[in-house]
Amino acid sequence: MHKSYLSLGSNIGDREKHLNMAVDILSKSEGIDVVSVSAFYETDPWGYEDQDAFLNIAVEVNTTLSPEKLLKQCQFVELELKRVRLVHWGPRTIDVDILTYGDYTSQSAELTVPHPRMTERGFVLVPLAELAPELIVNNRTVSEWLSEADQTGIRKI
Ligand code: GSY
Repeated sequence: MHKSYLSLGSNIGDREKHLNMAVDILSKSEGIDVVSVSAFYETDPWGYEDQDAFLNIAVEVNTTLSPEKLLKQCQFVELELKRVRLVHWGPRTIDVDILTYGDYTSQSAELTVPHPRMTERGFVLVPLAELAPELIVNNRTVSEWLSEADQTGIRKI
């Protein structure tokens, strides 16, 4: 069994519904147990800024799936929710990213774990710190990364 943390975000339509549906699909997936879900945060868009605000959450799962199979299941959730992504870093129904997978690390083209930009993104760190403040990522705790991250434009709902 492996512990993994996921980051989910939505900024189209009924964002809360999309996030709840995504968590529901994950919890019904073979080999995935949803252990905890953070509060919902409305967050200003990062990267491509000319788009609507996101709702973001972090999810803790225990899984018997390999990292590659877990990635496939995350992509399945995105497909199920018919993700529309017209602009790189642009609007999406749902985005499901693997942040960490136990102590596993990967730099492959398909999967980079820990997620390469997670330690600089407030919209990832704020919900994650709620679930796992002491989790070590790249030799520092999530709390430590969060203390240096820009937390403006992040509102708990
Ligand atoms: O990588 C996740 C998609 N995404 C987000 C997001 O989930 N939240 C915020 N606030 N900005 C984002 N930019 C991108 S791309």
